[in-house]
Amino acid sequence: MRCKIVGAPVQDGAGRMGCEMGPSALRTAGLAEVLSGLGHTVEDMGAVQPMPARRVVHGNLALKALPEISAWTSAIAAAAYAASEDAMPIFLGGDHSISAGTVSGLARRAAEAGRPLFVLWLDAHPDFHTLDTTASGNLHGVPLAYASGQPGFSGYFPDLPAAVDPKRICTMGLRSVDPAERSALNEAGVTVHDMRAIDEHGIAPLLRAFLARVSDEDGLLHVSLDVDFLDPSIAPAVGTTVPGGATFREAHLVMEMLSDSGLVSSLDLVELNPFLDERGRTATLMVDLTASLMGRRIMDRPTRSHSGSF
Ligand code: 6HN
Ligand code: MN
Ligand code: MN
Ligand code: MN
Repeated sequence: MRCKIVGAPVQDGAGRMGCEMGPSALRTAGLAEVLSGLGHTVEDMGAVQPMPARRVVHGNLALKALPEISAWTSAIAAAAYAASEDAMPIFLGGDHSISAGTVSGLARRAAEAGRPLFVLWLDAHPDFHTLDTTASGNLHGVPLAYASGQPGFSGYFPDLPAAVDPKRICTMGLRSVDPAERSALNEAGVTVHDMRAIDEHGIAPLLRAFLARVSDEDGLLHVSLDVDFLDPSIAPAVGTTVPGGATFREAHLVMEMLSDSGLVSSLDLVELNPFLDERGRTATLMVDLTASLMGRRIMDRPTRSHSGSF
């Protein structure tokens, strides 16, 4: 596979500083070397340059850094569209606001290719606020709503050339959902597998059902991995820790199944705040999860499905 690493050192969408260092920490943890070691061709495109911010005024006075994030979204969308022409882009955040740009750029690419885009959102949060409903004002809480065409972004964020159909979005790992997000997710028809569903059914059957849908429609699949999808005990380097997250093996299993599916066409690694890390362990875990997604195996072939014979 041909991979393009795209740095998006954005931190203004999060409530605290530090995510700007995310791309450096992921590079330091050996991302490019691990990918080449798995036989992939890797091109590091460096960092996206933000466009100049223009003055934007909005009635929600809680909003933080709206002009800056809007400008980043334009630049990142253009980079995502360009990088996805002939390679699998891997976007290094930066806080999760970068996905307003990555997903919208990829949606434009998919629309031009005449293929449906699916999104797997691995996160403690749905990031499904609009500019009107966010109470914290932190714009890493809005990217999925923006990219799926929810109302209220027009005139403040870049116009969307193509939106992702909310019915083609699957969120996994949720355990912190604000009331406005809960009703918006339901109304839009987003598939939600919260932590309770994962506890009750196991993560594998839930993911398998979603992958079958992507495959049935010959879709492209974007995976957006927020560090806080993982339990904070194994991934402390994030500003928005919520207890009760995915375990080490649940997370690797998701990546291994994604790899076996052959369906993933792009990836975000977001919300890593290296200032909060312990000797690089979270950065290393994010790189190891990427390795599982890109073909690293415990044995030299995919483990056989339990429905077959051993
Ligand atoms: N993330 N729902 C909360 C808010 O402030 O709107 C948390 C958002 C977290 C965003 O984790 O990418
Ligand atoms: Mn997030
Ligand atoms: Mn989150
Ligand atoms: Mn919120």
